[in-house]
Amino acid sequence: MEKVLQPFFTIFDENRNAFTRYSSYEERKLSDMKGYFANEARRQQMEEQGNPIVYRVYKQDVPLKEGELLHCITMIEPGHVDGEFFMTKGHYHLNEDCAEIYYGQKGKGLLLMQKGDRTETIEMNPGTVAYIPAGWGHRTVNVSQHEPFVFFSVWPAQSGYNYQRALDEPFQKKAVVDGDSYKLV
Ligand code: S6P
Ligand code: ZN
Repeated sequence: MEKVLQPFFTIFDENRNAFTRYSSYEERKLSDMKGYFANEARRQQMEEQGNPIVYRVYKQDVPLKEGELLHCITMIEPGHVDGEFFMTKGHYHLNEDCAEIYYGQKGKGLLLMQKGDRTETIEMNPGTVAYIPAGWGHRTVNVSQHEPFVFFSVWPAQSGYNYQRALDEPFQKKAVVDGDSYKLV
């Protein structure tokens, strides 16, 4: 008999910027992000001088089959590499029919999207609900130098990840420090 997935819930813990319970946790340090920042020499130097965590992902695992939904919380630390703000690696979904929703919870971020030569940017503040249509590559950036950027995501369980494509077709826009704010270059 097929195993029935039990309904479940978790609570967002405001102090830890995480779910109270989660089934998997991943962190990405600067050492995991070779080649992602324009100034690779500076990234390497920062890796050697402490290798800070760039972002953390708290995920609820469900069966990876059509009909189920994955969801997670991502927390990007404040910081930058030679002026380029800390960000996620960014990816396309392997299954290009799969869209995604992001919900801003804390801090200030940018959602950078691209499809072919088209780019779109959505500023993410607490309460922003952003829709990433199927087929668009997506990356998030923390554009605060002082506080974490935290957002919730939900997406189809059969989406998969294509990180290689985001390397082959790098995100065209970069968010860089501009005084106490940011600018896109
Ligand atoms: C998954 C969704 C997010 C990201 C997370 C980390 O489809 O888009 O949960 O996985 O924000 O980003 P990345 O690019 O390292 O997977
Ligand atoms: Zn995604």
